Amino acid sequence: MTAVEKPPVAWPANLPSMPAVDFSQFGPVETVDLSRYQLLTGAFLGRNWVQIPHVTHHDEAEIDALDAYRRQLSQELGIKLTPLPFLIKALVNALKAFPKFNASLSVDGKRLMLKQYFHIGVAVDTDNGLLVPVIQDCDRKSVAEIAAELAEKSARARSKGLPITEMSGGCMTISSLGSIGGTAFTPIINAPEVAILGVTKAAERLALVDGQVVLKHLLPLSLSYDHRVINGADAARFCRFVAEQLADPTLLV
Ligand code: CAO
Repeated sequence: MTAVEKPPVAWPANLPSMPAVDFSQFGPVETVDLSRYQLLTGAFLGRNWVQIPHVTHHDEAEIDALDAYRRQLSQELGIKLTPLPFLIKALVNALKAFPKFNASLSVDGKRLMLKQYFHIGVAVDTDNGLLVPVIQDCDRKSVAEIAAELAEKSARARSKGLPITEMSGGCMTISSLGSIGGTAFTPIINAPEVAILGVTKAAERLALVDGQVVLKHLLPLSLSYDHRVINGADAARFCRFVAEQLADPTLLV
């Protein structure tokens, strides 16, 4: 067979392989093994990043009213409430309004399966790597119930890990770095989901409204979406919808 007749190869095979470098020639080095979770997650993240055409859309939600309401409800119920359970409720409402986001592509990429349930995954940072517990039926749970389930699942994820059954069946995932910092990032879609919502740290900023300087509490949103299923205008509308829900906490409870 001549070079011309060779069958086409998948494009990754045409790339040079990663260099195997002996770093000890440059200085002292310690080698540690990646955890089982890191190996598994890494393989899936690599597949998703390479196989899904990602685009990330950024927006901001005004959360002054939400903040006041969150503190009031937290005091009334005597429980800790972060912005995250409210964000889950806002996301559920957005998935109802934009069914294409609550969907998965068939493996051949020809059909879209629209889900009629609302299970939300939440990325949890653990010493052993990233785990994504799924909270089922978030449309039927209150903010307090979601907060309690999230606290229980994330504590268990950190102490002894979670079975795969508790990390399956999600419709869309939230990755929140809000307690740490940042202004925006590009979360990788958790296939077979078609979008993922990233959140970074809320901050107060001065803004000009009708010629007046006002102080606003803004929550940054970073939505990565599968461009085969969702286009930019849909993503922008989806983020605006989430932001409007967060701006009016009465819509979430
Ligand atoms: N802006 C400002 N403050 C925020 C915030 C935000 N967007 N989100 C949370 N906070 C605050 C909370 O209100 C809380 O404040 P207090 O201590 O004053 O009550 C504090 O940050 C800590 O919150 P938390 O982390 O305990 O709770 P959470 O509900 O926000 O998040 C969990 C829970 C499990 C998502 C989080 O602990 C976690 O693991 N985050 C990392 C996820 C991650 O690694 N994503 C990246 C995936 S890609 O590699």
